[in-house]
Amino acid sequence: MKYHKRTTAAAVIVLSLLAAGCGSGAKDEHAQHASQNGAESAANGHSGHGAEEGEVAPAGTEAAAGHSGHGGGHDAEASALDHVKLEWAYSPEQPKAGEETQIELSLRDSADKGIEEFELNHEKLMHLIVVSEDLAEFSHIHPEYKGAGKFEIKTTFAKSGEYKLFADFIPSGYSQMTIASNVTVAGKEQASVPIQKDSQLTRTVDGVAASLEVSTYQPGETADLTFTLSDEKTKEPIANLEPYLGAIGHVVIISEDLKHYLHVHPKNDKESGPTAVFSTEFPAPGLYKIWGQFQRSGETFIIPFTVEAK
Ligand SMILES: [Cu+2]
Repeated sequence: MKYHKRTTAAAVIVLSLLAAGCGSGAKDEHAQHASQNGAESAANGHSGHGAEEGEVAPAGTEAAAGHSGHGGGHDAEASALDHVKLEWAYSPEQPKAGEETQIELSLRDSADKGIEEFELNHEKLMHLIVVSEDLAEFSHIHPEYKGAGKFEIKTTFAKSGEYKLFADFIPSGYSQMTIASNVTVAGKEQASVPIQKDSQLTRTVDGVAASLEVSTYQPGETADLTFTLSDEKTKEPIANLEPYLGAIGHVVIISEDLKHYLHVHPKNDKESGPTAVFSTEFPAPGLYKIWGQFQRSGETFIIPFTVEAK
């Protein structure tokens, strides 16, 4: 089995690849883009906040900036990223829609040695969030640790087109990091579904009627996201939410341009519903898709909403 590996220094974001490959209909270009999966990275100092991309570095690249509101200073985060590299290998090299793809993630330090030790974060050593470019597809999976810095997982991309993957992990001695990869999935061309702001923040998913309240849409302000859940049939409030990965719920938020990734945990882990409150901050104006993930009677369910920060 042939793996195409590409190492990108963790502190360098190859945004130009994303820009060059996305949205163009040319097949060749797409194929080429797939073999150059750009790696992106960002560190954050607090588990309740996510990656941001900020500083502009030399031509075509951007350095990742950690969240400034929490945890270590920016310098400490930047230097942590200098020491952590992530290689992504996809097999097949260009994944096909509807067919299984093996993903291998290899974490190495600046001396090119496999990073051995990771901290458990919400019961897992690594969380991997996979989204299609239009944010219509979302999955939250957990690669298995194989030792010597290597993680592996098999997954199936539902449709063709551009995808972005965010790996979320804590190498021992560092704060939480997010490093992303772009990949082009081959297959019958499918129209992308433009992301649209929800006019009403209510939705029914898997028999659960959910509503979302957002305390502020002002970028840079602390925004509380309150999910309220009730049973679709009985209309009774749902008060028997079960801990899922050590928390009453998990919220992932990604900006429309795929630059901002936030993984938010609840303010109070002791709750079991019918409300769950998550505290975050929209880093910049724009549309954001929010996925709330909860568990009830042993089954997890995901509730998506799209909001606009302004
Ligand atoms: Cu996870």
